[in-house]
Amino acid sequence: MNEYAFSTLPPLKAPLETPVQSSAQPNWNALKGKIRDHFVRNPVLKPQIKENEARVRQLEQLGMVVIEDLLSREEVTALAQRLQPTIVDCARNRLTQNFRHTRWPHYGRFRVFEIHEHHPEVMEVFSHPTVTDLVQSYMSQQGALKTTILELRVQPPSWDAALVDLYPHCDHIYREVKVFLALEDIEMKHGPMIYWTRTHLDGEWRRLPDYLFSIGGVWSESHIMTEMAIDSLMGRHPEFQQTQRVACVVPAGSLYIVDTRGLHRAGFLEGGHRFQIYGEYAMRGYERHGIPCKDHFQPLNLG
Ligand SMILES: O=C(O)CCC(=O)C(=O)O
Ligand SMILES: [Fe+2]
Repeated sequence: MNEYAFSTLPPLKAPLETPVQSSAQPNWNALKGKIRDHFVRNPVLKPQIKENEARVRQLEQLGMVVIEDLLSREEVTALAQRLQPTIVDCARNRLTQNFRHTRWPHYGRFRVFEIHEHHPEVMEVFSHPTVTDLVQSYMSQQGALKTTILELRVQPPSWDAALVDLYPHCDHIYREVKVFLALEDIEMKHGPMIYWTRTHLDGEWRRLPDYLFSIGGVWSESHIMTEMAIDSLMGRHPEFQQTQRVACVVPAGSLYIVDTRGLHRAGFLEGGHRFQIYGEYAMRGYERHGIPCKDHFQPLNLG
């Protein structure tokens, strides 16, 4: 029998109690000011490296940029070969205790964190002068590398179960940058990241998503921007007039650099797999962390 058949639902329990109204709600208008302040206090700076000028401009305007061929074919192939046993062990759940990792076999996603501690050579990417200059200019010299991650995506056993992994979302309400290096070619069929350009900019459309994210609890987890809502905004909202839905398709050895404050999601992986490393940069003073919240199901007060 279908596991979602009605007959398998548990019997109805007593109605839920009306939640108690909390008087100390996080303030909707105060958040608006905090976000504006974040941008005013941390302007994008002019890079030191000339070739980065256009890249920084693109990152600032669109929220994403590609750097082609940071590593040569030979270099990236050698790096991928050295990293492969670690991710295969992760996928097979054979990693030893000294690896911090997360496995989502239902989604076909596997991650090993702090990969630079096991393979220091990956820092050649994240401390590469071009990358550092670009990230720090964009982040107003306030960028801090939080972690480095090795990641593999494969075909999930059921796309129905893996659908939750494909939802559009913003990682944070403040600027946050991820620098991805493709260890193998990322083609359309490999489920590239989908990014909606210019959605990292401040705008009226972000008020509710940012506010909900900021208050913690279930609303932080809600990621209310469905693809239908985004399509609708792109069709009619002035703030979305120039927004484009971009697939981060890049050859092995290239980087795609994304402000994950903007809307993005993983792409549908039709064939093969996607193999990459990435570094996650937060702005000092604006790091993402669990938001303390007394009532996970807190009622909203939008007054
Ligand atoms: O796998 C992807 O392309 C998206 C992952 C994601 O949402 C992220 O790294 O923040
Ligand atoms: Fe994300």
